[in-house]
Amino acid sequence: MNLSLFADEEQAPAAPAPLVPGTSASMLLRGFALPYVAGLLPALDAIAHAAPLRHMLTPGGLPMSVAMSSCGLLGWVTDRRGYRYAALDPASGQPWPPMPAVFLRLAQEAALAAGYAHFNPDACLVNRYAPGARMALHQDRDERDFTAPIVSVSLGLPATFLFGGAARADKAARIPLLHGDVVVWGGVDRLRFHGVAPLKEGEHALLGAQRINLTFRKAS
Ligand code: MD6
Ligand code: FE
Repeated sequence: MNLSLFADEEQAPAAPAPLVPGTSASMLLRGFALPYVAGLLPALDAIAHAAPLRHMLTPGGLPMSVAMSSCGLLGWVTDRRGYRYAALDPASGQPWPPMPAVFLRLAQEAALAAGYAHFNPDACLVNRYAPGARMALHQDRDERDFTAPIVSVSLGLPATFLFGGAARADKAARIPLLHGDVVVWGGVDRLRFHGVAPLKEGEHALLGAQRINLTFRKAS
């Protein structure tokens, strides 16, 4: 008899493991989000309805291959004027949808499991990758203080996460991220360069031909 919460093909959550062997500032929590998925997906639909995912322009004027939206008090935006956090969705002029309770619970439990107590995110960036979409190496430095970690949740198709160093040219580790995986990073790793390799074609049983990434931040 299968008394597990998880379907046979899925992994039960594993113990947190360092992203960089021998260090503890950045942790990979394999499958940590799986018990939350049934709650996350309808909440995600509601966010996408209120604040549709869109291809924002980089400061250089090119549309990003990743479609984005946000929930919480602040949302991350980019346009010709640059990158920043904003309290209003520029597409609607309205506040971003509130952060669903299940989002906040997942983010706080994951942070705690990775060794970061009292994580209080005020922003959740929602990223949608279709096959071919990618995220170039970047640092997350638009937040006001870098003492809070970032919690990143992967849903849908697998992706290759690129985890670099303090300089853009540092060689990046390639880490496969699967549906339900959570990465928590902060501390000495907070400003590491990172990105996502072009998403491979595929079909996920729950999410179809896409990867959704949620990143929770304390922006203000
Ligand atoms: C992504 N993630 O996984 C893009 N940033 O789709 C990020 O850019 C990111 O996963 C900061 C911390 C964790 C992340
Ligand atoms: Fe990032």
